[in-house]
Amino acid sequence: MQAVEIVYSLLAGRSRKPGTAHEVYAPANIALVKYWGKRDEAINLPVTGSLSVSMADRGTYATVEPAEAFSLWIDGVEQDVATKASKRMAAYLGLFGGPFRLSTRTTIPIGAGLASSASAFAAVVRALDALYGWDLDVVSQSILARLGSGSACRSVLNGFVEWRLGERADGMDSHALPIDVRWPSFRLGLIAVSEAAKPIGSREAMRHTRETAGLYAAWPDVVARDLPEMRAAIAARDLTQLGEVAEGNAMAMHATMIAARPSVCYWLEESLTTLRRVWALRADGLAVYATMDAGPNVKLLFDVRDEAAIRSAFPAVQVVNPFGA
Ligand code: 2P0
Repeated sequence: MQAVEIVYSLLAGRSRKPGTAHEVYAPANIALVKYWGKRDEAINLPVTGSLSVSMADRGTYATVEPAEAFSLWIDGVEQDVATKASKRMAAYLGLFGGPFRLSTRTTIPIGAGLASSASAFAAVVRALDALYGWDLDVVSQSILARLGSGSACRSVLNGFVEWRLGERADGMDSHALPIDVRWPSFRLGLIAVSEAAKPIGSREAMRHTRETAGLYAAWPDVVARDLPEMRAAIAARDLTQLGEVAEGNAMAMHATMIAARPSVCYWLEESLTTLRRVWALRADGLAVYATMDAGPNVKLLFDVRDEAAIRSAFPAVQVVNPFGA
């Protein structure tokens, strides 16, 4: 199945005539059970389900307007359209007609090295929805966002979110659904280890891991065990269980890529130093857990009651309240 056919079928009967452009918003998200590997690269169908928490007010604002030619503006600065990231966005917008001028601004701290494509593609779907007045439901938004970037399908929702694996070849059942649990004392801590460009993008790293790491065969089993445990931890608001599963799942994902040939290791020395500090604090009785994505930065999981202790151990931490107003 081609992405353009999916767009066509989801937008059947909807307006093709642009109205007024509006700035819209989508949050970034951090996976607690990771998405790592695709069964269909053309339309970003995953090998496993995954589960995330959205970052409330940390994310991307986007406006899409019809234009003479594609242009991309980030935080008011026009971007080079020849870069890989620009071309990817231009190709994605091309699925919806165009050309368009896309303007985005992010509330993920600049230079924190934590920006993600997830909130950008989710915000673009909402900006197109606003421009054409489609009024798409969350499932349709999620499927369209997934075509831009897999993890973007989780950024159309707030709070805890599960990306259902689905089984259909056209991916119409592979999308995010909300988990109806509010956990107001749950906190994320963002620790920026490096702003340097990654040695390899997650898209290529996933493919390379799947193709060359013998350990990858174990990954679907890890997720099959972790997903129900994570759902139970969230339902019970059990930080110990959530933290143990999330941290173990992230370490298992990194183990698969470290075992690829040649190895993909996103960790820098400071990543490991940070992890060791987390483990030492935990040995001393502090309930703090770590997760990492396709990069060197570390994200902490903890309860607001321990915020002062976390801030004193990690002075540069950015604390996010996923259920904040
Ligand atoms: C995740 N990551 O679940 C995992 C954990 C990184 C590590 O989703 O190729 O940018 O656009 O579907 O979504 C990053 O990969 O990949 C990612 P594409 P994406 O958050």
